[in-house]
Amino acid sequence: MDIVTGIKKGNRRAIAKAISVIENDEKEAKKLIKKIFKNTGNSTIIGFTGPAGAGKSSLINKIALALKKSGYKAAVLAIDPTSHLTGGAILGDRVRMSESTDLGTYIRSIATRGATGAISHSIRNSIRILEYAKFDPIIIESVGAGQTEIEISKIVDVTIVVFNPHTGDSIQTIKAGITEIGDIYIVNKSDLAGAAQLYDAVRDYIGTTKKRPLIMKTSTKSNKGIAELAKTIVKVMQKKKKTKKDLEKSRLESELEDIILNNIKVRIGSMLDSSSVYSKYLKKVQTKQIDPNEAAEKISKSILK
Ligand SMILES: Nc1nc2c(ncn2[C@@H]2O[C@H](COP(=O)(O)OP(=O)(O)OP(=O)(O)O)[C@@H](O)[C@H]2O)c(=O)[nH]1
Ligand SMILES: [Mg+2]
Repeated sequence: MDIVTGIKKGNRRAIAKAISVIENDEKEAKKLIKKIFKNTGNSTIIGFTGPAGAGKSSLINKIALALKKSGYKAAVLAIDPTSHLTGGAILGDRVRMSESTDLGTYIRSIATRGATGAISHSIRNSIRILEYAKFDPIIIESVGAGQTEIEISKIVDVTIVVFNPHTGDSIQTIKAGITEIGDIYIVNKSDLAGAAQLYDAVRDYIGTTKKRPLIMKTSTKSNKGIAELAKTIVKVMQKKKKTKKDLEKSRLESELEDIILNNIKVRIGSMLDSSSVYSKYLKKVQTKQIDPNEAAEKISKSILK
């Protein structure tokens, strides 16, 4: 079976292979995307983010099961920046999400190597593979609050931020600027002490922001709040479907711009490598005969003429 047909039929091996191609083989990836592009951009993309160990994978497992009961076929992409350090995180995720895998959820961990721009490029295209395989929603799990988070919030339609009372730095994370990105904020591990205070803190810090996000309490351990969260997610998904077309248009615009700028950067880079004007001015800067600003101006003029 050809890989495109395999993806379309939802064949797991074909999907796994396609995502590996996206991650590892730029040339083949381009060919693949060209073939499927027309039938992509229709699934709701849901991001789960938050500090390590907050319970994202456990929650996703439960939510995928609940969504399945409502007729949704979810796929999960776990973006795992720590996997190269621990090596164990992916295995852990498989265990924690194994319940939903058995029932047809597709789960895949992807490593975040390379520059931040390259990460979102490869996530976008992996999402396309899953859309072509008719998974909807596609859930993206990612850790922490850093540059990756901000990039991911540009890719997803719904952002869910998960906190838990166990990580002492939760409040710190709240202050650090994760307050803008969420549609839903969750205080997970509500079975543990401190959850009520954290819930109040989240409500005070975030509940009053302009976006008026939803704030909920869950426990995957005692199964509290899970059904409510699933219901809320379905509602939000239905609402987002209405604006999805416009969102997709503006995303495609920024993606196109990203690709062009990147291509131009690569081209100019190799032009500089072989430019005698560049090496001449570089030496002058290095021997302090001319300052970098003036040199850059002269070099740019010479290259772009
Ligand atoms: N007490 C309690 N423990 C929980 C709850 N949810 C998850 N855990 C536990 O918290 C730990 C981390 O859960 P994960 O679901 O792997 O958390 P995560 O946010 O996906 O973690 P990373 O992917 O490593 O960032 C595991 O030991 C879970 O069993 C909960 O509601 N209550
Ligand atoms: Mg996880």
